[in-house]
Amino acid sequence: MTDEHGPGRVTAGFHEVYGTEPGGVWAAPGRVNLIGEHTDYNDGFVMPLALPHTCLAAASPRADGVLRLHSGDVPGGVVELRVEELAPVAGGTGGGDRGGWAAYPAGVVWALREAGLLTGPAGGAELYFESTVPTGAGLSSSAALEVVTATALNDLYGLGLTPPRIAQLCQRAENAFVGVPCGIMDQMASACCTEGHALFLDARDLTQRQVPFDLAAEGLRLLVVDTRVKHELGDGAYASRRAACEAAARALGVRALRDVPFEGLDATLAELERLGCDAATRRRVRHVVTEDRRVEEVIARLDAGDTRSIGPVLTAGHASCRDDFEISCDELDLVVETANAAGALGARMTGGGFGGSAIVLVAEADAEAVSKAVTEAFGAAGHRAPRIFPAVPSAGAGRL
Ligand code: GAF
Repeated sequence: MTDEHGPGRVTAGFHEVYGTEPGGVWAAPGRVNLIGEHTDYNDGFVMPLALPHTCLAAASPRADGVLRLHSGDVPGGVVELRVEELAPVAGGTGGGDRGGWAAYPAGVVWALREAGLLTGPAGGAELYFESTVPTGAGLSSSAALEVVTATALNDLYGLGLTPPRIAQLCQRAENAFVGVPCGIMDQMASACCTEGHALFLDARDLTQRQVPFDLAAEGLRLLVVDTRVKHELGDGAYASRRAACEAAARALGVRALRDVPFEGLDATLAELERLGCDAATRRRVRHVVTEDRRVEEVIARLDAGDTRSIGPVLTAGHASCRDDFEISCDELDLVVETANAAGALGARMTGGGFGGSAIVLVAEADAEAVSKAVTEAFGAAGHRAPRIFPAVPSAGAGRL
């Protein structure tokens, strides 16, 4: 095998495992979210960008309805399944993580079949995966695995799916097959992002706009700080946040919290109290409504060509995630406090929370000093050293 993560290496891996040449090689990236956290399942706004870190798949179709999956990253052999026997977890969404990496690609095949796209006795495939998206770091390694599977099968079987449709089917796989009640952001980011841009997405109707995000041209850098505190979406805290938002929307008689206007927020919160909604739920509502507003603010500043000025909005977003949505942790708070004190323009946790990664917007000239300050603060607090790297806005999924 070649040493570099790339098509040569997964082609060699495929050959070693299955003894044939693959029909092609596909890639799908992980993401960071610039702003708009826990807004996607409230039909709101998000703004992710794809990372250069990708999940690669070498794949071939099979005509006998057998699905064979192998990961070069995870010990264990080939997982072999019959496509027609794939079935979702009992009870659908909210059931928790079904466990095992193979549930993600298997769930995608199930979702394609459920949508009437892989019919008849055929519809099998052989896939070999390798990924550089850190797992459990809140950088969407699961979405990358799902989207690369769907993109490969879309091409191999000529399904004609658009990237947003691929994202929807992958979300369906994760919700109903794996049992994690995620929103659509991560799959849309992996399927639809483009190089040099952040993706402004309306999660209600999937309207999207590619927003130029050329940090280098402005002498800026966006750092990802992986705290190495493992984050899991399937452990119930994510589901309980989602349930609280949905309950509040029902109490208010709106389709989703996206429909609560920012201008009337205080009156809405008073109304929720009158309706018997507890204080924690009211804080969840305040986070979602103010976070949607922060996405709009970031967009306006980027459109005006003033990237530096988004810093305080990012930091305000962190405070809202920490205090109102209560999804931060000591390590994430430490990144934000230390980076800002060391001269960063702004910082916040990114992704689902409860561990995972933070992002730090910093002038290029200060990037090293800020990284050093964060690493030292982690050492002083007795935390594991964080992993720090620049977020370079990269391409979405495709064939290599
Ligand atoms: C996770 C979920 F998968 C996304 O859908 C989104 O809700 C995010 O957490 C929080 O913004 O990444």
